[in-house]
Amino acid sequence: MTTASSSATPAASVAPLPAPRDPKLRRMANAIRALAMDAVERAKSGHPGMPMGMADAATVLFTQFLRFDPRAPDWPDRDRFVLSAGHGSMLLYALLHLTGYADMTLDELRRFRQLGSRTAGHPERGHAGGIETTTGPLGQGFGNSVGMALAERLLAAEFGEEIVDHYTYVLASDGDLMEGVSHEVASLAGHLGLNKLIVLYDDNSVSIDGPTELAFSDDPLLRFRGYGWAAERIDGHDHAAVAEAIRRAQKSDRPSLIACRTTIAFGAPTKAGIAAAHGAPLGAAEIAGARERLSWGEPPFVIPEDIRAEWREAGARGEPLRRAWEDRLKCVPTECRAEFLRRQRGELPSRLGEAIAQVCTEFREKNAKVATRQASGTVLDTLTQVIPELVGGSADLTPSNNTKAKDQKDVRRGDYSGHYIRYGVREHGMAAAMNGIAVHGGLIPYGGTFLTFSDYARPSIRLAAFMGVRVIYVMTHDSIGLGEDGPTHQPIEHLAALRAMPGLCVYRPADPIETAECWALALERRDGPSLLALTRQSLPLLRRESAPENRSAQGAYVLAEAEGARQVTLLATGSEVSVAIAARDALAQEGMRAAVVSMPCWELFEKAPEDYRDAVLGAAPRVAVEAAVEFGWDRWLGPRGVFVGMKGFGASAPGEALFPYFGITPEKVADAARSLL
Ligand SMILES: Cc1ncc(C[n+]2csc(CCOP(=O)(O)OP(=O)(O)O)c2C)c(N)n1
Repeated sequence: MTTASSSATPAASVAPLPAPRDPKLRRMANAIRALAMDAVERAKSGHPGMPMGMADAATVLFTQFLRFDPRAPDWPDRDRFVLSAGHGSMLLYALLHLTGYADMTLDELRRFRQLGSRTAGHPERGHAGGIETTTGPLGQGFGNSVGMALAERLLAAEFGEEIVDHYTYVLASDGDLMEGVSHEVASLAGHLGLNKLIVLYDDNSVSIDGPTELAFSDDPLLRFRGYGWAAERIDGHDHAAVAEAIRRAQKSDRPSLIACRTTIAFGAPTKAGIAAAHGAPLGAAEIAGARERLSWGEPPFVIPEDIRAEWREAGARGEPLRRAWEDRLKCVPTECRAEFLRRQRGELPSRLGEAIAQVCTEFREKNAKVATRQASGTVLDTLTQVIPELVGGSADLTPSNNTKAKDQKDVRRGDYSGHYIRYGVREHGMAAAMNGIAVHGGLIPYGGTFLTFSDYARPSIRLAAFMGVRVIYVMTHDSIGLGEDGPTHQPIEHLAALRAMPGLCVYRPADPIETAECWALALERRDGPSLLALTRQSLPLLRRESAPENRSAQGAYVLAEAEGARQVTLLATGSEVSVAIAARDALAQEGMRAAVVSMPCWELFEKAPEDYRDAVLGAAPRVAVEAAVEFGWDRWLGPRGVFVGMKGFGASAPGEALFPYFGITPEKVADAARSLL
């Protein structure tokens, strides 16, 4: 026995733990418990309860089922493990450490939650091998897992089960199951029959406020069965029961929920089973008592050699599996193998530039006067032919979003050869699943809804931005220009809110050519999400000249220079660029010299060289026009600038009536320009 248990403890008054059926597995699980207690104690913050409660089930999963190789964390056909209950991050960090991931040293565990460590408060993708996705906002990991399981099926249909054949395991908590997004994706997973998705639900009946019965009286088993899942409840501390349930789940023809009845902070003498153990250090006395009850004699952060060896052995199980997979990959025909590997690297096919140029030529030849959503649909018809990794979808607005390309086939339960997902009316679930598809690798997801409903998807968009993953949102009906559906559907503050999000590129193209350019930029951007804000209404073709370069690439450019020295610069995005052009023409009639700057992407413009930005914006006073709120425009307007746009919510009327009603017209822009001179 050690120092740790020498202080007075309340353990004596607490009943001893029942003897485990498998003492070795219990000791392996206790290693997780000890590391979680100790790291949280040292950091003076964190969540010991969940890791201690789920340590047994996680031990079974990692030692008997999960196919992974710590020496090749990115092996494409590894099983995925998602810790959706990200607050229990120490469970994952302990598992990665014990199974031998090089990134996850004991030192990192000691630096839990400290600046610059790999062991952030909640798991962050990219911090260490084995962290598949960033979790913490409850429900998101669950949402990602459905995307991952779907990606696995899509790639298996395309490349064959010889090289794509893995499970997606999730650890979810009561909070995950309460969050709306998990309802959405669970329903989708059931509908699509994603039978290789296996969720271990930490059914501990405790959340932060206290017992879950304070707020939660669902029967999750019934609920999930209703979604088309297999669902059962087991004792999450009984290793054999966990193993049998996972085995059944692996054979199921539907996704599986295994509710593991557990005791939060299992082993703690007074805090086990209660909310006090959820999110605070247990304290020295409680930890000493837990060590005694768990018969864990080691000092903090010390793992006995025999247990460490058992864990390392579990970590080594995957290497031969990975090597066998590599051998199978070698047998795949050369072209198919090269394509698989290109996709895994996230490289685009070389034909993208050519395809975009071709679409632009067609737009010019036809003098296409179409809505940018329609232009986007035309672009997609071409892109899906040259970029087979594109996986599209819409939250039940396919005909409005123009997201389904001509050659795209629906993804269906049992037939995963299509590349178009009917997400249903589940914007949040769609965005969460798209993140999962992106982090899985091998596919590029895009998905559509109305811009105003970006709010419904925002938590997942934020995580895409935070993780820096390539997902593309096709958000149409981007202003009052959508008209008759009225103010509930007219986005007003959304552009500002989305532009405020670090790492998200918001594109608002002004015509079909810019739409094609913005699609190219979104696809070429490998390290972050892009959002295309597109019109419902038709717009004139503004870019009639053919130019080899992508003019949207710097984020903003002078679309029409003033004839002579500039007296005013008109800044605009999307549908209001043509308003600015008309204002310029009106001003020109009066001998006033105005330039028009189209600004399809603020984020790219911010990154453009300063002298380029200065040249584009010019020294003359500025007027900005956008059918949205002013918030954020001050950075481009300068001290004397005037904004023409929305001040409140829209109204229900035809779009053509709304622009004059709200004063977003060439005349008003020209008036604003005159007021500056
Ligand atoms: C979207 C979201 N809302 C709130 C929180 C804060 N939070 C963290 S854990 C938790 C609930 C804890 O209950 P449970 O999920 O059962 O976890 P356990 O107590 O069993 O560890 C909450 C509300 C969060 N992380 N994410």
